[in-house]
Amino acid sequence: MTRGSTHWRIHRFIFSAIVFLIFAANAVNGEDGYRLWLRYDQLPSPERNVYRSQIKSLVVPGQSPTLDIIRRELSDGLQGLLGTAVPMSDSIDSDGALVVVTINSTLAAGLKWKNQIKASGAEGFQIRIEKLNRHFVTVIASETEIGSLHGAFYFLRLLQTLKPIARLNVNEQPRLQLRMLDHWDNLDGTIERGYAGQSLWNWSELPAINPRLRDYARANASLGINGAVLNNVNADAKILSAEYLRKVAALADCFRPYGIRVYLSPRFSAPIDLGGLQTADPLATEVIAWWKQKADEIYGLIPDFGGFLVKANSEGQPGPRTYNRTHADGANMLAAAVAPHHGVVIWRAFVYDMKPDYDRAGAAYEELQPFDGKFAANVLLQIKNGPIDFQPREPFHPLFGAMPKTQVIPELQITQEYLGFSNHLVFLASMWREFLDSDTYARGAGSTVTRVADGSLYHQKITGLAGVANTGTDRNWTGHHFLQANWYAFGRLAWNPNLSAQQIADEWIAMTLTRDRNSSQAIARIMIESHEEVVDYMTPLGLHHLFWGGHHYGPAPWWTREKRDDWNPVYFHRADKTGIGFDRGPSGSNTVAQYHAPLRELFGKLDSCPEKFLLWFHHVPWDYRMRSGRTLWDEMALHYQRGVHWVRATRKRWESMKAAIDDERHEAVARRLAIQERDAIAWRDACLLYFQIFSKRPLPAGVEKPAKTLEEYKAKSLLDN
Ligand code: GCV
Repeated sequence: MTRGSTHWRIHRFIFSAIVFLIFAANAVNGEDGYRLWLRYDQLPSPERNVYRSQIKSLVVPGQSPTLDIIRRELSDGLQGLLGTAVPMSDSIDSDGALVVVTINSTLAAGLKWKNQIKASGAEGFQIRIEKLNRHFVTVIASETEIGSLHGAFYFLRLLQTLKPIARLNVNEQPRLQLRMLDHWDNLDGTIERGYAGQSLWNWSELPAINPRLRDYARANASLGINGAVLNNVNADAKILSAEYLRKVAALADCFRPYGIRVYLSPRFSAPIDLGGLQTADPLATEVIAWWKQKADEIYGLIPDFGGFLVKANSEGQPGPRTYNRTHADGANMLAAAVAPHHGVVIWRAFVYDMKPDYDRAGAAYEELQPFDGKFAANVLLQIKNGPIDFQPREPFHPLFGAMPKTQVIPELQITQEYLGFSNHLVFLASMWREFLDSDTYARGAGSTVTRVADGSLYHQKITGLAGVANTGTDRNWTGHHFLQANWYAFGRLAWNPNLSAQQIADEWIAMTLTRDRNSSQAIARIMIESHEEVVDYMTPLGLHHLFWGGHHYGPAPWWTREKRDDWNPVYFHRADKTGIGFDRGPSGSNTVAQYHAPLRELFGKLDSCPEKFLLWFHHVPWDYRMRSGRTLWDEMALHYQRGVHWVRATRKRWESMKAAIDDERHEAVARRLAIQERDAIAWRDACLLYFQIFSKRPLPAGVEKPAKTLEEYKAKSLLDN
């Protein structure tokens, strides 16, 4: 058959068609979001060719589960990205080798920068171009194999984001020590506030390991996340039973080679529930002995068990206060049980006992600040970013900067309990940036939350960042494709809390969605704008907790049905004919005094309070003149409208990017954006129609007529539509 013959052309056509079909099928299957940011599809040709000339072989000496993972990751990653297999070698015998070594390996013997490698710490790494065995090679070096694993993922990220690698001189180490996902997973497979399917831990199947668990660990390791609290803080005592601990041990074994430790949330009453004791009083000898024995049992099965995360005396959970003991008594008793095994106790500051005329925003500070300096050396106090509860926007929690002798760890919520579940596109890095950059003024200007958290302000020994996970069994892990970016952002910020939202968005887009330049820029803009705009259509100008009772999806500012006042929106917005907002200044609850000067004055005075927090700190007359010159009522209405406009414009922008994104993910995102628009309209209408009862003012020009009546919005929650 000659090249020009008809037969040859037919064969070539059939061959091309088969190749096309195989690729098309893969593309469709492969773009269901399962691969997260670890997609290793072929890079564009100019960069691919440059990288090919720079990476010619792979040298990862040694035998261990972690080294196997590094070898597999680099070899699969490079093959995918470069479109050609990179041969594995035992020795350096040519230029262009990518060499992964730990400090004590034979190959590292010739390295002159061992001290620097050591300085990168147990989880950090260095990457340099180096002459080894007479050849120029790229070396990823670290003190431990886990450091090397982090280095390997870092290196692959450089390629995925098309960064130059010719002159690498990288020194990376995590700024925070405990980088943890808190899973609010129940033992029946459901997830409290989870919107992406069921729990990833299938308790009836465990200790058998489902392969997806390795993919979960791998995704976390790629970001440097090193801890997972497996069960809900509203804990079931059964998690500490021998039967469940065996299953927990299997998960710990699975996660260990990825550098991830497991933690558990114990129920404080477990000595009664499981141990048959009469009391769980933390000062009772039999209780102390029970926890000690339980800790020994856990560490017998899981030698590197991380420790306990405890929700006590909060929202109905048992705790030391049940026995007239303090939070410090409870935390320190558990801390003593795990201390011989180097475990930690993470005690949650989410406590808010209702008292007459009290302000929930000030409750945790009042209850816990007096115990500063009273917690054991292996206790951390885990504090939510804001003083209420993961609202779309809150000022930072006043306990940050108020506990100089206590180790604190911020708690963020990745899952979107108050941010439209997995239906609304919100990039949380911007919100977390605002929080981390907040200046507490605890030691004068520059005392940011980041500096409290990273230990540089108070020389805290153990540091960390916790995030309530948004993962589940949905094929794409997080329900909405874009919300993978929040898992990614959490991990990146836990590693380096100084990264900008823009950098995180750019990385994630290039690794996950598209490298088309115009679309990438447009998507990054959408992501960066999203948080402010969701605040606009949900809770502008410092409003908070306007959510439908119970499930917290959609607006219900009229809500009074919850049994506690401080679970009802009317408690928070306080709208009446004189105005709207919660007076937390000197004429009100004065919890503004929990902040350091000059913040307490800045927030406490109406004319200096940042408008984004206005109604958080003040009850403001409807005709109050805002900085724009408009009245408060008009300004509020226009914020709601702006949020709706943004979602509409975002839908259009997304439509215009069809060619740059695969159909499967494009359509899935488009469907959720349609829901987001419906919800934004409902938020605008329901809130404005309800507040209008008090303001008695017309909607200003530019705000659309409501789509439905207030009665219609009250009749049905958005979840039931
Ligand atoms: C796990 C909020 C949520 C609860 C959650 C609680 C907490 O109140 O609505 O579901 O419980 O916070 O953080 O403990």
